[in-house]
Amino acid sequence: MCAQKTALITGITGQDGSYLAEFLLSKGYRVVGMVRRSSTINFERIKHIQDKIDIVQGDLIDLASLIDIMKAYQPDEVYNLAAQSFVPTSWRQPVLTGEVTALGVTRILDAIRMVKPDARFYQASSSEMFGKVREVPQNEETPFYPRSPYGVAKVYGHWITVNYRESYGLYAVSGILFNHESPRRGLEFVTRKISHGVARIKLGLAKELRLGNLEARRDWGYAGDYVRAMWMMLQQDEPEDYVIATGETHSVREFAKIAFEHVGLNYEDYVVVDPAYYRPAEVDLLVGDASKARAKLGWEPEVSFEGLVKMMVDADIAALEEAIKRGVDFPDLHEATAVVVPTKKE
Ligand code: NDP
Ligand code: GDR
Repeated sequence: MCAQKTALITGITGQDGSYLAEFLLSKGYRVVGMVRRSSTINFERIKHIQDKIDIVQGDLIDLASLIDIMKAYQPDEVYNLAAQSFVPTSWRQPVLTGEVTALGVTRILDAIRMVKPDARFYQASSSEMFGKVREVPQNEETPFYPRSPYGVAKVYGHWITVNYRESYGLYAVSGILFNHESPRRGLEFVTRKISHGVARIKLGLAKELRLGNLEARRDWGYAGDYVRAMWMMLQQDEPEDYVIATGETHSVREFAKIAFEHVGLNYEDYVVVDPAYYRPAEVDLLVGDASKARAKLGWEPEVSFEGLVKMMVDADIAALEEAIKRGVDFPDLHEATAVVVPTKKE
């Protein structure tokens, strides 16, 4: 019988962390989840598996905390999913975004290098690194041109991962993942903002949905499919970087149209374009070419675009109905998503 493997996940309280933890538990791993200290406990996405995982306190800003965790748990695999991950916030807090999303990667790589250099490392890189698109579709060879402080920070995280692999021989890989969504997506991201907004309108709790750039196009997949790819990348003989994407691109407008149609409504009657949600610099078109992952990892996405939209709307309607039954309400959508970013003129 093989010895049980230990995986450390940073960002376990986030969307991907919760799906990855479920996946690794199903594979028989001991899962250690790093959480940062906050004044209010924030385990909503992992409460159903909390008794099966080890929760440990640490922060990507604090190297000593990472070294202590590496010493205490000696993980075989480390998945670095923690980040300041919301693009608009990265204009409001560019230095914090750099500290966490960029330098945080060096800190965790250093902790691995110093304490457990044979641990395998996964870095959550992003299609936002491609930014201003010069090639369609984008693959592992496409040059980067980030369009936000977040994208810039992720480019640093990507290259420091490659550099530590080449400098110290670490098994370190960078997964360049395109947008992936789910009912556990944060409310501020556009897909969940739409699915939650549709549910509120359908149940009579709201009259409109305010959005920004409806023409922005993304390659949207399902988070459950994408965490599988993270694990697959760490099971290969050689550490390599991979693009993970569906290869389809859709606009925000299309997402909204399908979501409203799913509940028998016309999006044009409810969506209001609000320039407050425009970005100082936009990523207009992302579509990924995951042929390397398909060929080498045997990875395939299982959930279609339409399936994803409907899954998210159905989940939000069910959650809101349950909340209404219990007499509680979700936070007001506009409060949850009102991150106003400076415009070029400001
Ligand atoms: P979320 O925003 O849902 O989760 C981010 C996680 O990082 C949370 O658990 C958060 O903790 C944690 N975190 C933030 N700052 C720190 C810190 N200083 N120290 C420790 N933990 C911290 O992101 P997703 O799950 O959507 O994404 C996971 C990763 O993948 C991120 O790195 C993201 O940038 C990247 N990515 C995501 C894509 C997507 O489409 N979802 C696509 C490509 C890349 P808390 O709960 O306390 O806030
Ligand atoms: P993104 O996701 O920036 O791609 O980053 P987000 O859902 O925030 O935006 C996608 C596109 O939708 C447009 N948009 C709006 N966006 C938001 N949030 N709110 C709106 O009201 C709105 N209206 C239109 C945006 O302009 C944008 O073009 C996500 C994050 O998960 C990153 O961490 C990750 O790296 C990338 O995906 C891949």
